[in-house]
Amino acid sequence: MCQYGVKTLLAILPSGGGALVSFVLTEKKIPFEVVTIDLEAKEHKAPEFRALHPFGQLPVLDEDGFILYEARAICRYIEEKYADQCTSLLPKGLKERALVEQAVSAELANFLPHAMKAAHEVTGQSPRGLNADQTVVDEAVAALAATLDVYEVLLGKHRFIAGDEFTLADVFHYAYAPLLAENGVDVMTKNGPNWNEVISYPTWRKLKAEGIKGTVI
Ligand SMILES: N[C@@H](CCC(=O)N[C@@H](CS)C(=O)NCC(=O)O)C(=O)O
Repeated sequence: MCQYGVKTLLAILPSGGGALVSFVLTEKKIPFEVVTIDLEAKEHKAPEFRALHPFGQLPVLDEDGFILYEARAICRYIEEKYADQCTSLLPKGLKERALVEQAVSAELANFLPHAMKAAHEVTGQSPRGLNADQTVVDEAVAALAATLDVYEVLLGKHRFIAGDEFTLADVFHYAYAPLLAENGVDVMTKNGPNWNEVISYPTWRKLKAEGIKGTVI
């Protein structure tokens, strides 16, 4: 049986770091409020917003006045605070946790930069706007494919990215992979059955179907 905490989640987007934070809050069954920020109006660069996030970026967590930014730090904080609530996304054992940190670093170095580059290009967020440069997309996708080849080997040895349990290391792949798939760059269904399991986790499917509403599921 899960207990529910109450959170206010400020300033998220349905992709990028905001997707990670809403994923973890939803998985832990923690209600949250979404506050939208108008990026086109540069609300995130306004002094009031920079008082919360000095770099003027999203997401930001506001938990009764405790302000935290950087999506991965927010996810870890939520997981550590509600460690035993619903799914544990970080193992307790020292070595098991070290293996999760290894996978988290590997994602940050070998998956995220390429996924982000391709996602920005295909969604018009690169300096070229909607005139995507196919060479940039192709290079990013080729780099992602090389990473996925390594994942295929790893996932042949265990069910999820860092072992047999689903952890934050798996969650962190949701920043851009779903957005890429929606824009015709399919890194969701390639590779073997375990990668498909990593990237089509039920919580994500529910978030996708229902939108990020912040309600308890
Ligand atoms: N390392 C940061 C990245 C934050 C980030 O790049 N956020 C994007 C949205 S996903 C943003 O705020 N873009 C607007 C900008 O940088 O001006 C995190 O993980 O929270």
